[in-house]
Amino acid sequence: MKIIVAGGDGFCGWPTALYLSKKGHEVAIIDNMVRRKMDQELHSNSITPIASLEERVNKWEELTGKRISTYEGDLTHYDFLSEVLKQERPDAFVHFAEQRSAPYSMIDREHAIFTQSNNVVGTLNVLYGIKEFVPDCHLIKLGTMGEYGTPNIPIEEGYLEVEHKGRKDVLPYPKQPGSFYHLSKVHDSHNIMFACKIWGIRATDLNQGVVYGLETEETQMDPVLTNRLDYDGVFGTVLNRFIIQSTIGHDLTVYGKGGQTRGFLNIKDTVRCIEIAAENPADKGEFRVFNQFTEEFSVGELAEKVQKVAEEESYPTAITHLDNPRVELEEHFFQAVNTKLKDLGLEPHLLNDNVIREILRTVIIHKSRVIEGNVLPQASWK
Ligand code: NAD
Ligand code: USQ
Repeated sequence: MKIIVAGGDGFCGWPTALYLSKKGHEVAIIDNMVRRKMDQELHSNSITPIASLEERVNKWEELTGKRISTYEGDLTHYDFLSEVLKQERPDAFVHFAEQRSAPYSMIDREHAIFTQSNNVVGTLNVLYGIKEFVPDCHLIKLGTMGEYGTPNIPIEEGYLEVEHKGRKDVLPYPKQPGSFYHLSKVHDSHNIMFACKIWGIRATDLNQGVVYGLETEETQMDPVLTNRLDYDGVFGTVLNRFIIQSTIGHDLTVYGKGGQTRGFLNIKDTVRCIEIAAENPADKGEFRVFNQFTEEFSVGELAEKVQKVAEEESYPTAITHLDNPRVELEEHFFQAVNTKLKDLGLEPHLLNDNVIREILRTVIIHKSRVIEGNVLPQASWK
């Protein structure tokens, strides 16, 4: 298949582009490099040194003979997007290209507005572009489990059967997102669902949980192909942050009570889930929702798991409970359905001590790159 990976220079997009290319698909990356610019804005960095996109794709071609085309540009610029779609005529459009940090979206008004306009306008352009130039193209859009929030009932995959005043319907599952970023994903989901209904677009919304790890088989082939790995209080996600904190002698930063429970998955499963979605496209006009995570953990549980492995690796670490910079439930019910991807063939890489150990050992190699002043959370919800 011809597959566009938008956001293909990022944490999830880069390994996905490599994986799909290895599997024989013809891959083109779109990225405007805004994530690299955010590192400059925040005076932060990926703990792993990352090569430029050009160096990355050249190395991939040198090692495998497979060429990944690249288009540097912004999805919010419709003329640019139109040209790419006309040139590539993709069968599938994998859309990772959004501002993805909840804390970044909560820094101030400007960051909230950037997040929502970047994400919502970019996705609207993709929908119009598909309608205008490639109406059969399957949109594979990265949503998030955080669209649902933490309701006191089980979370279904996208839809909920409701009985109200004697009548029944299947309705979109209620959304209670917890940041302006997570809200941008809800707005996207509504826009995509509407576009499927009125224009017959085929779309899969992947409500992904928190991704951990950094390497896949492909990114490990050469240091130039290494993936980025975020640790700072703005872009670092919880499990990766805990592992990195343990290697630099920093306490593990559990926010509040630590009973916050989320869905998690290994980056190795992210790339496979995208392949599964691409190879099993939604029908014309169908707005399909998959919950893309493999296991549920509380933040407190994760801290204990990391503490144990770090100690075994001679990095004794304490767990500290910080005042929670977010507004979120710290003890709650959480039970989410995640059967659709497994039914289509996903065989999860589950979290165990050896997985944590492998990430930790990679991190140790680069730990001198950590800028310690960036480790504590900086953005407050209040
Ligand atoms: P990332 O920031 O590492 O990558 C996103 C990429 O998109 C970056 O390279 C950035 O430069 C690019 N981009 C952003 N806006 C763009 C625009 N307007 N035009 C062109 N390129 C643009 O993020 P990630 O961790 O790889 O996440 C990818 C997607 O997956 C996001 O949509 C995110 O919301 C979703 N997601 C991520 C996680 C996670 O734990 N990382 C979990 C659930 C969902
Ligand atoms: N947390 C801590 N300590 C930390 C960092 C986080 O206790 O040092 C807690 C947070 O308070 C939160 C939970 O861990 O309760 C998850 O936080 P996170 O930063 O790992 O993840 P989140 O902000 O939800 O965002 C990440 C990605 C985002 C994606 C989302 C999936 O950045 O792109 O959409 O995970 S989900 O959480 O399922 O919505």
